[in-house]
Amino acid sequence: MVEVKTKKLTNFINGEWVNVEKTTPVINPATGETILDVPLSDADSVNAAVKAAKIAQKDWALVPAPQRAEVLYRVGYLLKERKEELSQLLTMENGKVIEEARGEVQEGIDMAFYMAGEGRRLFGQTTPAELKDKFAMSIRAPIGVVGIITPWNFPIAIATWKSFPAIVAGNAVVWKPATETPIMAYELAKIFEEAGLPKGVINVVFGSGSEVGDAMVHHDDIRVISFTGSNDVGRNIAAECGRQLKKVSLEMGGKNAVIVMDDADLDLAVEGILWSAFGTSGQRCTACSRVIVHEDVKEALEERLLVAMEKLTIGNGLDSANKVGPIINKAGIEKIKQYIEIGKEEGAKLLAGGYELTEGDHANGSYFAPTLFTNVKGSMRIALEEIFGPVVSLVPVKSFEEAIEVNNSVTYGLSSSIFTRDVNRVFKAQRDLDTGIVYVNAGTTGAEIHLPFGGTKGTGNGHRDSGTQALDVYTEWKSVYVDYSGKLQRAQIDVE
Ligand code: UN1
Repeated sequence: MVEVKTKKLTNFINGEWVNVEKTTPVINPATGETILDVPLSDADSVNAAVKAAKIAQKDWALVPAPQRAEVLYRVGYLLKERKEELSQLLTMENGKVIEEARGEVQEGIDMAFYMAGEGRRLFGQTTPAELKDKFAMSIRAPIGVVGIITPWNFPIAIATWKSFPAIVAGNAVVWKPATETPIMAYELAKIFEEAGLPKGVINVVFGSGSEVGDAMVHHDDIRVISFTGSNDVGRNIAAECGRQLKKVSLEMGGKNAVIVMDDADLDLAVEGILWSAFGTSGQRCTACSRVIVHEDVKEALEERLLVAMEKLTIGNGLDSANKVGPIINKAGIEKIKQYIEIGKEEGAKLLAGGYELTEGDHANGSYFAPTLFTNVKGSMRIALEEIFGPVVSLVPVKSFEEAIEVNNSVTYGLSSSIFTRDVNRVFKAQRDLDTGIVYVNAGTTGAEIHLPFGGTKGTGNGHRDSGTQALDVYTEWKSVYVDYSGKLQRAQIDVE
């Protein structure tokens, strides 16, 4: 088992590891034990980081992109080399089971090689100019200093989705990781250092959203904020960035549904629901928290789900026998408990779970039993609001059309899925489901890094992480006209 080598983390500013006096403990959610302490920095640290980033970015932008990419290739190989060690540390700080932790680190490795490849692409366009002896093209230009604010639920993958495209495109980064899961940030910063990223190109400032995040959002020299987290915080960030005309990319969760039609392979649907609802203990933005089921197969699906849920082993994710890990902390447990009460009061029927696990191996950690509500109406709060826990609401419907309507009736729009064998329904569903990600005959989780990640409505603000689309967040389009006619040619006017 991997050992944690330090008792206290430090910020990483201008290539230096900087001590901060004020700290808060990082708790292993599986055991309740303190792993180490993380800094609670203030605005001064943010100012120092931005200052360093601003200077570093000027030189970094002049490094040819294929050479910038070389650093990312080295980062990719280092991540690969340390995959097991990082995965174990990730399980310790976040709780997700080791198999999923390995999957998350793999997502970072994939992103490194994918974005390193962009160093030899970063495609722009050439296009004919309307006048003789004139050349026209559009190219991507870096924006400058980028602020990234990342959540605890995917502490390394989401950081790579944001920092790698920013860096390959010639920006410098100031990064505020979640205080619950700072070890991944610390390790990734060490890897960047080892890979030879020039000092100041990435800076890590640990601390709270209200201090560090706020200072970043208000800093004039941070020209882009990329945030993944809650809807409330995202709205505030967007409002402030709006006032400053600062570019902002938001990813703020979901209320994702699996639709099970009457012609579905029910066993496959059960597997898909289980994996996407209870994997990561439901703490994914993409987690399935609603099952919209055709009334003809409702009972059969309930029965099979209950049998399958019985077999879920819940416990410390470092033991590979466990399939469901803990909830991030006691505040998370309290929020889930509140929703269980809300569901009961609303008249939903609790079929399984609904309680915190506090006995035996679960006594010191934060565990919640996988929970299934049925007879849920699309209008109930448990079917509309993000719970971020292992709680699924079954909403029965009478038709395909009603299923689509219920799916689309929430304020979020991240991910959706349909289980059906009818090809016509498949194509109608992928057209009509108004989410950024649609799955057919698979659960709602499992996005791959080379496709755009994000959603509609309350999930985001039109930007995407991942894919080449992420580059749009971290670059400005610059249109360049070169007139080689030797005379003044006026567009729109001197056209014969
Ligand atoms: C998140 O929950 O914020 O598609 C990210 C998935 C993962 C990423 C989830 N690849 O579930």
